[in-house]
Amino acid sequence: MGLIQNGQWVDQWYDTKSSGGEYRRQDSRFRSWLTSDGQTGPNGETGFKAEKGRYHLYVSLACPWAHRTLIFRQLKNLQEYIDVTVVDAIMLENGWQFSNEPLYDFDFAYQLYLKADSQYEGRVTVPILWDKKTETIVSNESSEIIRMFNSAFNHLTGNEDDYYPAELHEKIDAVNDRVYDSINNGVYRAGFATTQEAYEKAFHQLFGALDWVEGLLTNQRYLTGERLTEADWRLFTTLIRFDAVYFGHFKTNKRLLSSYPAISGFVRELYQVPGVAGTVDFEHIKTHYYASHLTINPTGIIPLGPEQDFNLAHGRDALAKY
Ligand SMILES: N[C@@H](CCC(=O)N[C@@H](CS)C(=O)NCC(=O)O)C(=O)O
Repeated sequence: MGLIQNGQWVDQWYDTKSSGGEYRRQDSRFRSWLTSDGQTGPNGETGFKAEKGRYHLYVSLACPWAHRTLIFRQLKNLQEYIDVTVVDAIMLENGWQFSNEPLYDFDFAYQLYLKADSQYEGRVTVPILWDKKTETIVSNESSEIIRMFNSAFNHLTGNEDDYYPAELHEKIDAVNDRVYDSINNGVYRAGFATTQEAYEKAFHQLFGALDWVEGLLTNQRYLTGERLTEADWRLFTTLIRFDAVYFGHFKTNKRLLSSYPAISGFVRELYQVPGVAGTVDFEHIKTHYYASHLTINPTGIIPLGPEQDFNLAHGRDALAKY
C-alpha cells in the first residue's frame, strides 16, 4: 500500500494525522471521457472515441469501485469490446500487483500510472481504464467510467439500456451523493479511522443512511423509484461486501445487512440479474481485505464465514405490484 512521490513508489499507509484520524479519499486524477465519436466528454475533458478492442480495463475483484465498472461491462454487453485484467487479491508494499499483465508485462499498477504520466503524484487506484492506442489512462474514476459504458458503445453493441436516464438525473445524483459519502466511502471512513471519534462519526452516519435506504426500499423497488439505475448499482457493490467484510474488518457492526428485510431482498435481486453473479468473488474479496490491510488485521487471518446465499428468492416481485 503506498503512493507515487517524485516519480518513485513509496510504501505508506494512509495519512490520517492531518485530518484528526479521519480517512480522506484522494480525488481521481485521470478524468478523460470515452464518447461514441471522440467528442469532448460532459465534464469538458478530452474525448476518446469508442472503438472495439482499443481500451483495457484493470480491476480488482475486491474493490467496490472497480466492481461497478465490471458490472456495467456485463450489463452493457461490452465483454467483446473491452478486455479486462484482474489484479492479484493481495496488495502489500508495492501496491496493486499483477501475476499476468498482458500489455507491458508490468508487475505493478504504479508502472501503468508512471507510463501514463511520469509526473504523476499520489495514490495508485483501480479501476484503471487504459487506452492502448495513445498508451495512457483515460480514467481512473469509476463513477465516470460507468457513465461512459452506459452510452458510448451503444451504436456498436446495439444495447440501449440506460442506467442514467435524463429524467432521473437529479434524483440519481442526489441519492448518489448521500450513498457515496455515508455508505460507499462511509464503510472506509469507519474502517480506516485512527481515532475513536472519527470512527464513531462514520459509524453513525453509515447506519443512519442504511436506515434511510431500508425505508426507501420498503416502499419502492429501487432507490429512485421503479426503475433500476446506476444509483442502485453503485450501492450494490458496497452492500454485497457488507456482512462478509465490512461488518467485521471495518467494525461496521451495529447490524448485519441480512437483518434489514428490504435491503436483503434488494441485494439478492441485483445479484440475480444475469451476468452479475459472475462478477462477485467472495474468496478474492475476503482475501484482499483481511490479508492486505495488515495495519487493521496484523495476523492476516482470513475469516471462514459467514455462510450466505444470494441466490435465495428475493421476494421483490411481490413489491413490484404496488
Ligand atoms: N474514486 C475512485 C476510488 C478508487 C479506489 O480508491 N480504489 C481503491 C481500491 S477499493 C484503491 O485502489 N486503493 C489503493 C490506495 O488507496 O492506495 C473510484 O471510484 O474509481
